[in-house]
Amino acid sequence: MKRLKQDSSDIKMLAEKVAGYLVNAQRITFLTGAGVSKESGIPTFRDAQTGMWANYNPEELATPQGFKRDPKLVWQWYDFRRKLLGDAKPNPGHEAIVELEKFVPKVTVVTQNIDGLHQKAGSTDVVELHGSIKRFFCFDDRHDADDVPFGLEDPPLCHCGSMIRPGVVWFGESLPDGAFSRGIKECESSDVVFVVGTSALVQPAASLPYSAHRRGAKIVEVNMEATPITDLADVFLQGPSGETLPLVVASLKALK
Ligand code: BJW
Repeated sequence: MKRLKQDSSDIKMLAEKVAGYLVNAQRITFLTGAGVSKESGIPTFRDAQTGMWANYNPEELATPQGFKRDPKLVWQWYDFRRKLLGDAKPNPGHEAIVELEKFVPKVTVVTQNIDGLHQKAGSTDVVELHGSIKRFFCFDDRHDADDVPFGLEDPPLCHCGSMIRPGVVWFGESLPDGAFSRGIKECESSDVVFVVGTSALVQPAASLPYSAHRRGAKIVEVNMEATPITDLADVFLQGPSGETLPLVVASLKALK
């Protein structure tokens, strides 16, 4: 039963159940969202609007129309968030995912995050569905652009004359070539799919657990609160991923 308001003994028991799924698993996939980076001090997408950004709707800023309408505003929003990322370090949630590579032959991370923290933690197979805040491309035809220093007031111009924009995927845009098909392939061939720290509201990423479930994968959700995925999940682990994922690893070590 997926009880909300789980206490520590519920979580321990559920972590052991998940470890049981992992003992003989050959392939597992993590679909991650902003919640997995929260304990690294990075605000989630929908919580990020504080201070001078509190009056802006992130779903309007994160669009090509928003950038066209007010390039300076959107540029400065990303500059602010890139600075916030600064020297952020991976947290125990990211690290637990890396540690599972010692026990399961194939561990893939399919992330909606643009912060690069899974790679920084050491995950060896990371698919970025929504690009990276540390890369840039040309607004007109999305070819790669050079790195851009912090603190520019306006988006700089590319050598082709177009504005340079952050290398992320905005609403209404397609995902990077091959990223979503890779995500489907990994989810559909996994024994267990973890859905960690995502509100599961944004498509097509949110469809991945359903594809995996149809192919018979166990679905394990890790979140502070219920989401549209919770009813689908075989196990819902309620709590911060930086605490619950290390418990899964500890339970698996006890079984191996
Ligand atoms: C913790 C925690 C802790 C906190 N531990 N947990 C139906 C089908 C297909 C598409 C659509 C559709 N309906 C609408 C669409 C279009 C649209 C869409 O999905 N819109 C929805 C709003 C409905 N999708 C798109 O446009 C996508 N492209 C597309 O579909 O292409 C085809 C197409 C082309 C042309 C026309 C139409 C279709 C592209 C989506 C790109 C999303 N980009 C963003 C911005 C990236 C750059 C940036 O960051 O600025 O990606 S939006 C934003 O949402 C960001 C995130 O990656 C993404 C998901 O957010 P996430 O990660 O779930 O974060 P939060 O904040 O929502 O949730 C955090 C969670 O963590 C919460 O649940 C907390 O409880 C939890 N949490 N602390 C564990 N410690």
